[in-house]
Amino acid sequence: MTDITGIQKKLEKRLKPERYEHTLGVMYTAASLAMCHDADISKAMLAGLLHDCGKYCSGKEQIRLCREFNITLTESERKMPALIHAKLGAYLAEHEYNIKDSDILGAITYHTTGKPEMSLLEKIIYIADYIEPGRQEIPVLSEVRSAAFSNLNRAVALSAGSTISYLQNVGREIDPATVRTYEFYHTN
Ligand code: DGI
Ligand code: FE
Ligand code: FE
Repeated sequence: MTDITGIQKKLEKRLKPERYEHTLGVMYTAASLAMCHDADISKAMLAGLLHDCGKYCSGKEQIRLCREFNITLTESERKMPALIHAKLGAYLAEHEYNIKDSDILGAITYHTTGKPEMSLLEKIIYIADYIEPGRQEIPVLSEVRSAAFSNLNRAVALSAGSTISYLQNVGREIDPATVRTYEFYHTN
């Protein structure tokens, strides 16, 4: 039995207050989505709690830690450092928070870009991150919130589509995985 409260206390000390608040929002939203879609509630809470644990330090420090832990960064991750915390977070979840469940680790790894054919838990965390109550107003947020509880695949397509539009508007590069996520769920 994993000690959710113990991990929570550790994260409260490590994360900035806003990031910790967001983390709790994702944890409880993931629990609600697990109830709705008949997924494992404890796994959803753990994955939600740890999804941004890689964000406890600066981008520069995240890159340094990846080097230290021999985590190979892709070309995309080198160009888009905002993506690194997902992969680093999965590593820390496994080695510092002792999470061995591969579905939880996958949900942390893919929470930022998503991917085609995600597991139910991976989709729950991808969406919980987007719709948690503390999220500032983003386009299609209310639509994603209601789809999340009725048609999870549609919710994934809507949020991936909205992320792509946002990145295009601000002129940031788009990771191929983000595009593949949209294409897969848009038609499924
Ligand atoms: O960690 P959070 O802020 O809770 O949310 P997140 O992990 O979904 O996203 C972190 C950042 O990554 C956010 O500013 C959007 C950005 N992002 C997501 N997909 C892509 C991306 N940035 C680039 N450059 N390319 C992407 O495909
Ligand atoms: Fe994140
Ligand atoms: Fe997040």
